[in-house]
Amino acid sequence: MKLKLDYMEIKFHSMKINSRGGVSFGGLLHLFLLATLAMLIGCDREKEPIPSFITVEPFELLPTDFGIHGSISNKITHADMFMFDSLENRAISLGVIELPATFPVLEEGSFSINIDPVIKANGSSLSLQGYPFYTRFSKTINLSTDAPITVKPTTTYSEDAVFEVVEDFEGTGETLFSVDRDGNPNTFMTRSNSDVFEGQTVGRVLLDTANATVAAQTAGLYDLTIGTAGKVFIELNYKTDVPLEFGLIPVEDNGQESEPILDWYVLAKNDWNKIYFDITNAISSTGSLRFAVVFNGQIPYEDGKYTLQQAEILFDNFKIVHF
Ligand SMILES: [Ca+2]
Ligand SMILES: [Ca+2]
Repeated sequence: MKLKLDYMEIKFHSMKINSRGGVSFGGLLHLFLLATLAMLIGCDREKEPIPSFITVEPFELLPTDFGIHGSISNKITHADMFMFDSLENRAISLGVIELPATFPVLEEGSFSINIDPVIKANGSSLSLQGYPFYTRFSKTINLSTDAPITVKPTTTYSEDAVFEVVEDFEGTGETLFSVDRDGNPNTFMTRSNSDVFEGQTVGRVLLDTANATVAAQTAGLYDLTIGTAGKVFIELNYKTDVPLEFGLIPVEDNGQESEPILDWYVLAKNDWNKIYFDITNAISSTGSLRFAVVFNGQIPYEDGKYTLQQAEILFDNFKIVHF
């Protein structure tokens, strides 16, 4: 027998076993070498362990009660994941990963995998946040080095989520943003049945070079306070030819309005997109308890002229969600 390792070559001769069943000195030496070799091979295996592979598909948001939460459109881009080994009472963090993802794990056996939905708050990749109103997905998985597994996580809106407003821009009458703030009655939000996102209609503002600016405010005022587990978000599906600015207007009990807090933006977008605005800090930083929501948009003006002859702003599924 001849085994070749990277750094040494060992020749094994046939082992001599004496008539009493014992092993000769030469045989003992060979056993020692075999044991050493086995240890070396064992060490080598430890240096290059074989991983198990997990694939996590994109999240699916399942409805619980459309009458409460409205649309289930979502933009869950990432997942915050950990595995739990209940036998050894050990948690293994897998980190925040963009979905779908396939990754190796140096574990085998039974684990529970826990996956929290993560969104880009305010549309920013720098603000990845576990969305507090979506539930955690948990599942028991059996990790094996020779059978990769695929997990299809699902989530729902949390039972504790409070929907302060859910506007799907269906029906008739004035739209949610019916208060004019720009002084031009030619720019306002109507319902439109062309280029609809969901349902029959969406909210639409049309701008042109003679009416290039819109600023509109919700007629409704919203009671928003930060509880101990406080988080407040705006959700919106939108499609817009021009950049938009969104804000909150604190309103006192006597109806007096403070200056808008204009902290949230979206860029022009050719396709329908979904945004989650985190308005928690803005609400906690004011002493106000009631707010209106406002948005501003205008056709950009560069080198002495408007960049577009016409521009369209479309909204669907405006929500304010909090605990
Ligand atoms: Ca709609
Ligand atoms: Ca107007």
